[in-house]
Amino acid sequence: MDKKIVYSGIQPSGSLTIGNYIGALSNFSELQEEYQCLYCVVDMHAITVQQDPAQLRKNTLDILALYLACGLDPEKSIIYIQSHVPQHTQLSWVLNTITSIGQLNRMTQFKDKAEKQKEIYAGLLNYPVLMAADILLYQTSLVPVGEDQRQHIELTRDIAERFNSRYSPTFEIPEIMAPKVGARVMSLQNPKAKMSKSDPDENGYILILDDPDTIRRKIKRSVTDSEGVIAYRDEQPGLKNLIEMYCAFKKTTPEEVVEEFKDQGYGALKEAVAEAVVEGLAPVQERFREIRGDKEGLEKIYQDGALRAQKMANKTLRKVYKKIGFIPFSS
Ligand code: ATP
Ligand code: LTN
Repeated sequence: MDKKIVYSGIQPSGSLTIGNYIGALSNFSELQEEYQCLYCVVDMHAITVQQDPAQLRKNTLDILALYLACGLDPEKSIIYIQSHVPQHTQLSWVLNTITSIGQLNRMTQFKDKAEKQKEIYAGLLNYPVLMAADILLYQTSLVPVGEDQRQHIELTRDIAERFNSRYSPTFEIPEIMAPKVGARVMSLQNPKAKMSKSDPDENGYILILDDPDTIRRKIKRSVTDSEGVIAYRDEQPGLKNLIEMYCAFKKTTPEEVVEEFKDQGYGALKEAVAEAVVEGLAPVQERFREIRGDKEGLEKIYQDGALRAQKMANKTLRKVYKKIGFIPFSS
């Protein structure tokens, strides 16, 4: 039997944080044996907020290199850039015709991002429809993403079900695959908000490529509470976040961390978290530097990935066009 399909994407809208790493990227490589995985750099999603062109180019190649540095193997997975596969926008248009504006208006990511814009453009509202197209084009079964993407996956399922029932079964209905710990890494400065690469306060996030001293400084300054007791509970969100970060890097459980640090102060816990993060990221940073320098190697990987992705995407798109009633065209 064919392997089930896993699909995920990351936007080149800035440098990646350890939120992206723990919530998504670090879980990608282990899926490669059991599934046919596709990992995309979603540059068309990134332009839903204004991007500087030179920076967008740099961020796109950085993410490709980070994919490889985190263990993605182009022999096993299809690694590519979204704008190289035109079928994404083609399917997205079709899906837009069966997506309600009411539902798009209720997306929390849209509401958060729209709040920060002077003028709200249509691309920001339609963003989740393009994401649905990404996923549905490949008959995806599983989507490894952080918890913040759950609502978008639900919408993708709704759209797929609507198409399937209006025409006939066409799309696989995908499911979210969120990690057990670290599905929502919080800001170090405001533990009630998601850690985000677009946070204007750089002390709120740790970048995957931050140097060790920066990592130590940011964790040391992170906001906790005045309880003075090491516990894992919602009432102490800053501490809870640090414990989860530690668990993600050390592959341990919150209960074990509390047991280990219960007689110590917050300072000791912070130091241990910082060392776990520094140690965990060191090999990724080292591999990144090697891979990012090899421009031709990277180019070969994304060229090859796009061709393989196009082949798969075309199969679904042709079926969709036929079912809708478009006249087939053979070039
Ligand atoms: P931005 O912060 O600029 O809005 P983003 O980082 O949320 O962008 P992406 O870069 O597309 O958006 O996210 C890539 C992946 O990282 C997604 O699977 C997302 O769920 C995950 N992710 C992002 N932030 C976090 C976080 N704080 N905790 C856990 N997972 C996260
Ligand atoms: N919206 C996602 C990025 C994304 C994505 C996808 C994730 C775009 N297309 C397809 C999984 C599958 C985000 O994390 N902000």
